[in-house]
Amino acid sequence: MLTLFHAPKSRSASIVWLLEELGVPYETKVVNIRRADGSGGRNPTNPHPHGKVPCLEHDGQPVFEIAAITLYLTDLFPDAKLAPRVGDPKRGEYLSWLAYRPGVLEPAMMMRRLSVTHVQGAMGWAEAGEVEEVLNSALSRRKYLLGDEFSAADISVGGTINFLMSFKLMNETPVLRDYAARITARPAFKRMTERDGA
Ligand SMILES: N[C@@H](CCC(=O)N[C@@H](CS)C(=O)NCC(=O)O)C(=O)O
Repeated sequence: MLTLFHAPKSRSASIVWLLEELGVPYETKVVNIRRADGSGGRNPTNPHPHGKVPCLEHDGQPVFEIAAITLYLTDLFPDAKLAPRVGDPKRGEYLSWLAYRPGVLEPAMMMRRLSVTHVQGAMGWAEAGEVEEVLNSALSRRKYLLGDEFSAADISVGGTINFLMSFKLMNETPVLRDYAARITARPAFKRMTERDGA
C-alpha cells in the first residue's frame, strides 16, 4: 500500500499529481505542517524526519524528498512511461532535472525572493536570472523537458515553474507560459487541483 502524507496547497501536491498520472491506488493522510505565516505545527504521525510533506510510505517504509519520491514511484511503475528506464539515453537528463528542482531552481528563486545576495562560485546553485535563462532555453527547443514526451520531470520542475510564475516569483515569458499551460491542461493535474481546492 502507498500512503502519502500530504498537506493541501503545499509541495506534496506534486506527488498527488504524479500518483494521479500513474493511475495507481494510493491513500493520503492529510497532516498539519508548519506554515510560513507561523501557523500550523508538526504532526507526530508524519514519518518525515523534519515533519515536512511530502512523505511517502510504501508497505511501512518511508521515502522523503520530492526528487527521491518521484524517482521511487516512476521506477516502481515503469509501465506508466513517465520516466526513461535505466539504460535509456534520456535517463541521465531525467535524473538531472529531478535534482535540479530542489538543488538549483528552488534555492535560486527563494534567494531572490528574500533579497539574499548570490555569490557566484560560492553557492551550490546558480543565480536566479541564469536559472531562468537555462529553463527558457531548454523549453524553447522542446515541448517538454525531455523532448516530445511528457515525463515526471515536467511534474516536478514544470509544476514548480507554474507555481512560481503564478506567485510572481519567476518572470513569465511566452515560452514558460505556453509550457505551463500545456502541462496544467492534463486531466491528472486538474484532478489534483480539484481535490485540494487549489
Ligand atoms: N526539500 C523538500 C521540501 C519539503 C518542504 O519543505 N515542504 C514544506 C511544504 S511546501 C513543508 O512541509 N513545510 C513544513 C516545515 O518546514 O515544517 C522536498 O523536496 O520534499
